[in-house]
Amino acid sequence: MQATSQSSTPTPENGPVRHRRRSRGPLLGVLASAAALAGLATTLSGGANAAQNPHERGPAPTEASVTAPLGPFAVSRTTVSRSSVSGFGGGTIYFPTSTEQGTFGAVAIAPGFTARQSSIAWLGPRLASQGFVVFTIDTNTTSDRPASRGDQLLAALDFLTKTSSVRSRVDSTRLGVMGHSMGGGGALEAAKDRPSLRAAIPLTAWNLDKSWPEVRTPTLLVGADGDTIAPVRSHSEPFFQSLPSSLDRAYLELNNANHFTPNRPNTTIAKNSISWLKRFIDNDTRYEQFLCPPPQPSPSIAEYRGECPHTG
Ligand code: 9J3
Repeated sequence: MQATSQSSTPTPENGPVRHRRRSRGPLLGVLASAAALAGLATTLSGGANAAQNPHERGPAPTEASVTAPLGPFAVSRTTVSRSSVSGFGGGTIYFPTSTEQGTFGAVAIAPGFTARQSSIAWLGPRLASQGFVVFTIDTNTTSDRPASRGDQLLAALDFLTKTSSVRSRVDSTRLGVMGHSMGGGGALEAAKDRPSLRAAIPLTAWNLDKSWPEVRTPTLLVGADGDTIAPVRSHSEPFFQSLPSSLDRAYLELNNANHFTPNRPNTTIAKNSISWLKRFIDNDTRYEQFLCPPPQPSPSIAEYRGECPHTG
């Protein structure tokens, strides 16, 4: 059973640009037709516009847009009750309200040990407002291990694309996974089990399995320099090093951060996650500027390992 959708109220800062339909005068009609023809000509000549990549969503990004608390899309949400699903514990789907630009890629996000979806809820509107359907989930029990969390992320994506009330809004071929701690360990498990996933972003991930050579999904590992629960030296760093060197992979170590930094709004996590998801789920090379040249150490970044994207 799903709760009623509710739209967040667009504000002047984050609301969509409204294109009201109204009758045009003859001159405006001619100008609009000319503009349409110019756009068509650009398309036919392979110009670098939106039509070149059918998966691009939203305006060209800027430093301001990828660091903003909300992106350009107004977001609606719907609740998925635990009792209405099997294979995971229900959750909340955040999705762009408008369908004017077509379907969207999607990402399922799992919380960590003892935690619930509230611990990763900030990522829902943050990512959905950039043009993704985002499913923050609860797990069957809060003590489920990473392998189970991986299975649950995949069950959630299957529910999202096949059964949910927003299934027609989702491009089922362009999916990704994220998670915090054991949920991040679960994101690695999900990617290993389903190579068709386009992106994985484990956040201060925890897993007893340190080796992931089987992964074929572009993966951004986010570690925290001060993490004593999933220390980077025994978790995110070996996870990164074990991924195939041919894979699009990156390791971002947050500076002055700890295991629970991903549980609060964080601009560095958001900027890099948006860029990774856009680049690999949407194949949107407009976001490559934020990944290439690779991010440098800064007050928020202790270390970054990884090359410029080479597939996509
Ligand atoms: O936040 C987490 O998922 C922590 C992982 C952990 O503490 O595992 C201990 C068994």
